[in-house]
Amino acid sequence: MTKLPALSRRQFTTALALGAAVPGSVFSIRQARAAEFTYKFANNLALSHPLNKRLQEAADKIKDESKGRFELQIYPSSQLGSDTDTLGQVRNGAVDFFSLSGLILSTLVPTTAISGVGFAFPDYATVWKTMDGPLGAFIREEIAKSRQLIAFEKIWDNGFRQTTTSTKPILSPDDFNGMKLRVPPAPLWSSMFKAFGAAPTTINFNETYSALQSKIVDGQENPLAIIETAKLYEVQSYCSTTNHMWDGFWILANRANWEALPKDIQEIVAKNINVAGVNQREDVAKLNATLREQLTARNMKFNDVDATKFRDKLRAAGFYAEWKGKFGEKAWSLLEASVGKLS
Ligand code: X2X
Repeated sequence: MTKLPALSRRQFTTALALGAAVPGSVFSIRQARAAEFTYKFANNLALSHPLNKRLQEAADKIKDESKGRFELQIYPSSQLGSDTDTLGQVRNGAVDFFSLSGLILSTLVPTTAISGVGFAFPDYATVWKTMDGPLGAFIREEIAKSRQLIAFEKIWDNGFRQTTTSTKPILSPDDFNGMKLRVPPAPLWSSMFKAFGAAPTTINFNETYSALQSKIVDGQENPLAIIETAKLYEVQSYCSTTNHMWDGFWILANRANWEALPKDIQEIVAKNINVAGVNQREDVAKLNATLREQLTARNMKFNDVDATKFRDKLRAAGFYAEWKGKFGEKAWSLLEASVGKLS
């Protein structure tokens, strides 16, 4: 957080003079006035991803509604560091806001991975009923217990994840056997793909493209909106619609920096971030519904799968029983109350 002093009288008169000295210049007092609060928002997605488009829209509205007092500076594409590095920065306050998958956040708050349980959500209606309902509220309470972080009310959408490879299509679970697959740095991701029989390697997203390009790994898994905006189609040939899990982005704030803001600024920021999140959900769902055709035109070869076989493989490997034990009765019962029996 950078809390800049308000403009001094001398600076104010200089600003006025500057405006007067350049006739016709669009020099407003507001532009001369540096924001009272300048906060950094880090994320790992391309500028073209709906998350960054909606974030910029929210930043503009927040600056306007706060009359220039609050400026949100957005740092996309892991500019401030990898996901694991940036989680450390938002915890210590070097970064003010960070959008992060609950599965990666689970390295700090174990419960937050529960939204990534394989095949838990049959559709988006169930996702939002769950994440905007009692389980989402429980997860946010767990995040708040970390003391260093708070999560905004509305989780943003990453999407239902599909599997891509450079070597062969994934037609059945056996096609995962021994496959070198990149997964994000999170225990549940590694656990799921070991249960499928793959050889998962945890790599931060900002190193994923190069890992695929240099064949360190043969495949990865992500929603279509990420395969498109991160140009993974340039280094992947096959896309199998495994839909093996849904993933979302919690908008995290450093608690101390958040609490340093006046209440009226907090309300303007929270309102606009949550509204942007709901709009972004619609953008991503639309994009993910239309991208198969666009990615096919980019020479990706698509195939559908029978999800039952993949879910049965997870069950047979003890995946659901293992993670029910890790999450505990309270969280697991909240999940099953919303999505039905899993284990
Ligand atoms: O790292 C990934 O694969 C990504 C971009 O989907 C997440 O942030 C979890």
